[in-house]
Order: sequence, then C-alpha cells, then structure tokens
Amino acid sequence: MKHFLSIEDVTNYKALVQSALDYKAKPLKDKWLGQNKTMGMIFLNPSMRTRISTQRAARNLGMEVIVFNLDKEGWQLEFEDGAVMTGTKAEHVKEAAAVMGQYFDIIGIRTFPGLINKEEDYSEHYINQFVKYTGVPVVSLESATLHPLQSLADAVTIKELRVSKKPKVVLTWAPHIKALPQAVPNSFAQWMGNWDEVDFVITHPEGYELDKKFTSGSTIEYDQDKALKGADFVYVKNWSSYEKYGQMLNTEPAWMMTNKKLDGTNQAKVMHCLPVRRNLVIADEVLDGSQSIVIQQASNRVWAAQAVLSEILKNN
Ligand code: SN0
Repeated sequence: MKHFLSIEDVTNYKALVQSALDYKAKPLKDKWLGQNKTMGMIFLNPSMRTRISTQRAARNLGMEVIVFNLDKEGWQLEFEDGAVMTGTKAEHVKEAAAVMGQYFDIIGIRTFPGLINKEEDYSEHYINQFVKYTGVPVVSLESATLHPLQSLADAVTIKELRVSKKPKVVLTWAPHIKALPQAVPNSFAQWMGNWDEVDFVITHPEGYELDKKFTSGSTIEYDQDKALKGADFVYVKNWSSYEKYGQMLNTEPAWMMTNKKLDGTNQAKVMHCLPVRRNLVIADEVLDGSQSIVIQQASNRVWAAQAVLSEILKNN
C-alpha cells in the first residue's frame, strides 16, 4: 500500500481487518516500526475521532505526529493550476504540499466536499493535488467522497461482533437539519459491497440514491421496515442527495432510528460514525440502550488506523 485513499488501495482486505484486530489485542507489538518517522495530519475541516485515533495509532507504532489545522492556522491555499494569485489565497498547493513532503514521512489530510459542484467534489481534486505534489504517502482522513479509515473500523467492528458467518448489514438513511457529505455512506457501501462475509442492504427515501460507482451490486430497498427485517447490524447515517447534488430533499422525521424500528431486526447492533445528533438521527432510547455499539465502533478507529499506517510503513 502506497496511499490510503479508498478500498482500491487495499491489496488484502481480510488481512487488513485481521491486522487491526491483532493490534487491538497487542497495541504495542510494533512499537519500533515507525521510529524516527513523522506523520503530519492536515485538517481543512473539524475532526475529533479521526484526529485522536490516528494520533494514537501513529504513536503506538513509535511515530511522532504533528497536527496542523490548515483551515485555521495556515495560509489559504490555491488549488487551481495556472491561477493568477491576486485574491485572498497566499500559497499554492504545489509549494505547500511539496514542503510538507519534506517535513513528513506520511501525510494524513481531511478535506470535506463543498456540496455545490458535484464534478469538482467527485474528482477529489483537493486530496489528489496533495498526492500529486507532496511526494510521500497520503492517508485520507475523510475526503470529499470517501472516509476509508472509518469504513475499515466499521468492518473490524462487524467482524468482531458478528454472531453468524454472514450477518445482514443494513445502511439506513436518517434525517438531519444540515446537508451532509455522502462520504461516509459511499465508503461504507464500497467496503461492504466488496466483502463476501456480509449480506448488504441500503435503505433510503427516493432521491437519496448514492453514486452507483459505490453501490453497484448492493441491494437497495426503499421500504425501511422491510430493509431492517432480520438485520444483524444497522448503520444509521444521514447524507444529502447525490442526484440533486448537496440538497436536503426533505427531513423525513419518520426515518429516525427508534427501538420500535429495531423490533423487526435480529436484535441488531446499531452503528453510527459519530458525531450523532440525538433524537434527530437516532433516539436516546437506542443510543442509551444495549444494542448501540457506537462507542466500541469509535474505539476501533485506533486499530484500523494502526493497521493502515503499519502497512504503509512496511511498504515505503
Ligand atoms: C461529517 C459527515 O461526513 O457526515 C463527518 C462524519 C465523520 N459529519 C458532520 O459534518 C456532522 C455535522 C453536524 O452538524 O451534525
């Protein structure tokens, strides 16, 4: 693995999931692997779990970590080739990324989509510019369209807590008051759709179809109750429309996850990438109940990140 931008960078999916579980059992087994190596974590948007879990992971491998909130503390960056830089942007990504490549052995970067221009967001222009100019391995800390560190942690969590060989996993849309990226559901669909150890179903109101590039081969069921029948894992997440790009078509309060909705499932374990807005996306009774595994899911972010960083350290 050179970069970690999507599932396409993974050579052995099952081995990567297993590696994360091995780190969970023995966090410090490779504590010298990243000795004298420095990871830079660059944020253009807020983060809590990704930031802290990836730092923990890097430290467990003996790396030093520098976090840089580029959005708040850096020069505003220009990403367009050939731009005449007479505006507010003081530095071009060509220099900024190249310089960071001199300081860091691995660079993690978070860049959310603008949710205005579909082509621009789905071209992953920002993270790809970093890959192009930095010269060192790049790890996505959530890009415009994908969140692979989250999805790997999700796969690890499912593998760890499944009670049957091939659990039914349902991704369900939920209401929100803000237009959110499609990155988490795109990425989850991509990882579940490429895993022969789960039955994967996606449910959402009409108009919230995700990019087929990520969902091809997955079952889509518009009736939420039907989709939830017999589910072993229910992944709850809001996203804005891909078709009517970046729009909230409706807020559909009836799609919020409640105990009643879980009745028809196989005592499903409930997942969410967090942060989650209570009693809008998921009801208190679910988050405070015994079926919620969101905390364990978040704790697995460390082991997922550690598996990825160790792969990169071994291969570069
Ligand atoms: C982000 C998202 O992609 O949905 C990050 C998730 C890891 N979530 C949000 O931006 C939530 C913001 C809010 O106001 O609830």
